[in-house]
Amino acid sequence: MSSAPPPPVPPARLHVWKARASDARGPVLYWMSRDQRATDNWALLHAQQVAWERHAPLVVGFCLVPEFLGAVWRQYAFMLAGLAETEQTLRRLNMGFVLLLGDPAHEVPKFADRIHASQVVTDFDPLRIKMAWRRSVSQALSVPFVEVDAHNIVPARHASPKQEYGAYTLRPKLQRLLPTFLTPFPSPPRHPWAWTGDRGPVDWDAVRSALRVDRAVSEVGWITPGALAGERVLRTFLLRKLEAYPEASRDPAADGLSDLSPYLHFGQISAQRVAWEVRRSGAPQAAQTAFLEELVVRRELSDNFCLYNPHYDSVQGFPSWALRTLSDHAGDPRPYLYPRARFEAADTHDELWNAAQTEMVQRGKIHSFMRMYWAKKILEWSSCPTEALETAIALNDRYELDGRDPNGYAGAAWSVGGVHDRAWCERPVFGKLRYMSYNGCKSKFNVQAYIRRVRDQD
Ligand code: FAD
Ligand code: FO1
Repeated sequence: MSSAPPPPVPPARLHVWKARASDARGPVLYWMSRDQRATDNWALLHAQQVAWERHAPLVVGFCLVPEFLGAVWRQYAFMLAGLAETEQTLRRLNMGFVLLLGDPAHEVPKFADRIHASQVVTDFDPLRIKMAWRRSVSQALSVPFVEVDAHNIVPARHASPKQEYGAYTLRPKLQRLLPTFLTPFPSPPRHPWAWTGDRGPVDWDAVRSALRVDRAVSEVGWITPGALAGERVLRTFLLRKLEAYPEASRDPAADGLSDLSPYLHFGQISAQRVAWEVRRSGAPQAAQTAFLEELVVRRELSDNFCLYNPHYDSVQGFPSWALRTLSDHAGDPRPYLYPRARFEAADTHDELWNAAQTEMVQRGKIHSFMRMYWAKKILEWSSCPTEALETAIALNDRYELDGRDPNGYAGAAWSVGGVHDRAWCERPVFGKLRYMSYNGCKSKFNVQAYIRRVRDQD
């Protein structure tokens, strides 16, 4: 058993919400939220290091919030299964685990007080609701409260102090900082001091049946939740898919994507672990570069967008050139106009778009290329960009396993509002926004093969 504490976490990952000199001896509480894993987790490693200094127990608390941003049973089933596995791993490390229920702004400070926590640590998340939770918790606590960016390889607050225009402005900043932050992870050692307040394992079956949530959207069967399954999916991707990724990932009819987004969204796997293993895979440089462009640049660009743009989920978050051109074409006749119910029922005149919507409803994950086409057609067939963005986000977050994620808000804003994109030649409805068409798709991949693939997955 290693009797040494984990090494200090790079200070650039830490963001202090409350610095309070505290000689309290109580346990350290890691309020886990975005990064729901026991390994490769900088927030957990920091909490353990602080607890070790104080010879104090380490307690991990997850606050379960019913109907979080409209989440339905499909996402909760995936998340709860992952949390149950994480609880077991934490207990094997002699760390406490507690499931709180309700509004974190109340439940976290209440629990911290109850266990006389000497410090509270949490993980980073740029979403508005998470910022509000952390602000409220910080005001209510009387002990130090620190946030750790365990999700990004280059911590978002450190990568850039402002909203970036696009991948081309953030990429050089990330590339300069990657050698510092793309490192291997220390394994969390077994914690020497047990928490005496532990009430034993969570009754996850009781949690599942008691959870107040919309169960109309069922779980999906093609993917297994949890850190161990995420690790297996990563291995399969490295061995069988990474080499062909540059071409295969752009063909919706092929199985060329990593399928890691649900694990990354729920923090069941670390993007840093994925990038580290990609770098060590020996795959051709072009394949590594193509995949890391998405995993590192595009994903961290989304966190940057949500961190610095308070309107990340509304048209006010669009760049001014896009707002102007969309307004110039507000009066253009729409070739088709569909209410949300028709979109949701995959009931449009376009068989390709209907297949993408069907893939989302049934599989809980539209292919990357098709998500762009899917959202851009919602813009074309809605009465205005505001309605289009609302429809895209609502459907995305109801059916996608990886929904309610900065990647989704940035993806919808890119498709509908030109965020992180540039102006193109002007046309009806889209103005200078990038256009995508059925014929354009036909020239890029076998549309019928994709439609068949979606139908056959039924
Ligand atoms: P891979 O190609 O294997 O990529 C690996 C990882 O890289 C992804 O898991 C993701 O973390 C990152 N990545 C890949 N493409 C992008 C991208 N365009 N932007 C940001 N990160 C990216 N992603 C979500 O995680 N949740 C969403 O709700 C979501 N909604 C989207 C909505 C629209 C309209 C668009 C255009 C994109 C959306 N994306 C979303 C981004 C992207 O489509 C998905 O991350 C990707 O399809 C996930 O599948 P994968 O992990 O198999 O992809
Ligand atoms: N985070 C929490 O701290 N508590 C929850 O109960 C919770 C539920 C939840 C359901 C669906 C979903 O997609 C995300 C959920 N999250 C929850 C947030 C999640 O951990 C991520 O932090 C963000 O959604 C991505 O930034």
